[in-house]
Amino acid sequence: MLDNLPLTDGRLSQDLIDRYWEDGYLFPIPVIPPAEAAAHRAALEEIERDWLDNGLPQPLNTYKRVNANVVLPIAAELARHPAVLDVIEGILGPDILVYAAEYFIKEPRTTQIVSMHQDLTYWGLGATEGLVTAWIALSPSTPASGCMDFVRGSHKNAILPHEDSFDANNLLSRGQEIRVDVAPEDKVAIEIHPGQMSLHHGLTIHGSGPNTSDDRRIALVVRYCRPDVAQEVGDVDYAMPARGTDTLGNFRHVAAPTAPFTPEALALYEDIRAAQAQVMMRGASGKSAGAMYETAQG
Ligand SMILES: O=C(O)CCC(=O)C(=O)O
Repeated sequence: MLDNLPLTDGRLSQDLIDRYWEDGYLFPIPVIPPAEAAAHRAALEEIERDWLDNGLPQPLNTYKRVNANVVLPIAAELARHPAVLDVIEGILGPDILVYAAEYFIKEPRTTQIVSMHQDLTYWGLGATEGLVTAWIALSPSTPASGCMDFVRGSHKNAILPHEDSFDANNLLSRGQEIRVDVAPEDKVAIEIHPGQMSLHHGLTIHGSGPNTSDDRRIALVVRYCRPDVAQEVGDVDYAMPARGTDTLGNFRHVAAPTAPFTPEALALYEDIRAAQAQVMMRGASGKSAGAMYETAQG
């Protein structure tokens, strides 16, 4: 287990910021106390118990996996946690939007994987430098539990060709995978523990293996962007203000929910779902955009 990276008053030093831009990722970054991560996990698991069969318009998994911050106060709160934003500010500057927050969960002893991909491939945001992902561990994420693997420096590539497998064993929406073989020795295992997070650039090649452990592998994965990032494919896109200002109007602003699954939040969720599914699934064949979007984004 690697030592925590040293933060300075909770912020990234210039050395660490330079390392992020050189490698395309950074970890392990201590952001919240392990007890706070445990409390978040307990709150999520309470929602899983209370809402599984509670008449929601979409399966509960859809809400956890795509834009959880729109319907779940706990996801919006952690995504806008001051300690997390203090770190993100080192990468994006003072004006920060939450583009999306998603729970990536692998159940104990399951075979689901995430194929090697670049996040920005299907989001319609272009090959922007203005988006960073924070992967906040809520349980141990280790090679045994299927932690992410990153390819160092791979964010210096353009968006590479991807192929869609639509494999049910893949946590990604299209089962998308880069058409380049990544040698095992080029993969850096991103082991992190509850309360720590990793950051990765939107073009960093990454994926993850199965969870062979006896615990759930749970993370809240938050995509942050600057207000100058813009949707280039769809007609409209949405983001939740987190820090600073946004005077550019590239995103419709989403308010943080006040309670789980309010009628207003569920209605907004459907609007966002429709807009983003149209972008995500362009060019996909075999399955309808809506059906795939229910499975996952990413
Ligand atoms: O959680 C995982 O294993 C993969 C997550 C991922 O692809 C991402 O955060 O972009």
